[in-house]
Amino acid sequence: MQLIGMLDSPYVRRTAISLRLLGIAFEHRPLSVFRNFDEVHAINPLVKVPTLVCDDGFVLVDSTLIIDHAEALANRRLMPDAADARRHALRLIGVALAACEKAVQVFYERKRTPERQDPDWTSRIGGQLRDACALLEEELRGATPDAWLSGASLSQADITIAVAWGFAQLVASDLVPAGEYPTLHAFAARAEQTPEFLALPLR
Ligand SMILES: N[C@@H](CCC(=O)N[C@@H](CS)C(=O)NCC(=O)O)C(=O)O
Repeated sequence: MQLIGMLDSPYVRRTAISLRLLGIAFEHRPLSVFRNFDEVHAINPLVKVPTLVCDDGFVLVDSTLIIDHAEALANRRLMPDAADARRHALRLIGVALAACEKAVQVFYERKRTPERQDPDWTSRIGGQLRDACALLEEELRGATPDAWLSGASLSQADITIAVAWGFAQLVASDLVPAGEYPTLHAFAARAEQTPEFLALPLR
């Protein structure tokens, strides 16, 4: 199967790291939705990444849905089983995905010329990004130090939080300075040292 999209997309990166952790072999095609628009369009007319092209040509979109399919293939989930622990993981993933979304919006807004940027919108999405990171910082302060969130191995919450932080630092470190989120920063730095993250670097 082929995974389409560049690792500077947090959605592509969380998918790639998840596939690797699940032991699912894939060919990574780092196509850009901007520079390689026509090529991505030919694969997926939605021009969204990640796109997964299965071996039989079947095409899937959306990181969460691709990961769901990968977990079914691997017969293993990167989520805790118990309902309470799973609910907590779902909350953390939801907050981290909101951080990804707001950081992506900041990135897109900053691609506009200054006169075409909307200050109210920029202020709103910047505030939402900061609030999402503050929620993650608070959650991680209550977590067991030096462990992962669901035990000994990386779970989907760990992956998505660390990927979100890495991307936010890449595109909006002025809005979310590392010094203001020390626990989140240290947590993500630890995740970035794992073999799966090192094999699939942000850039
Ligand atoms: N909810 C989607 C979001 C994917 C997404 O928005 N990806 C961006 C790249 S970071 C993209 O495809 N942008 C091109 C566009 O929206 O036209 C997921 O989890 O995969």
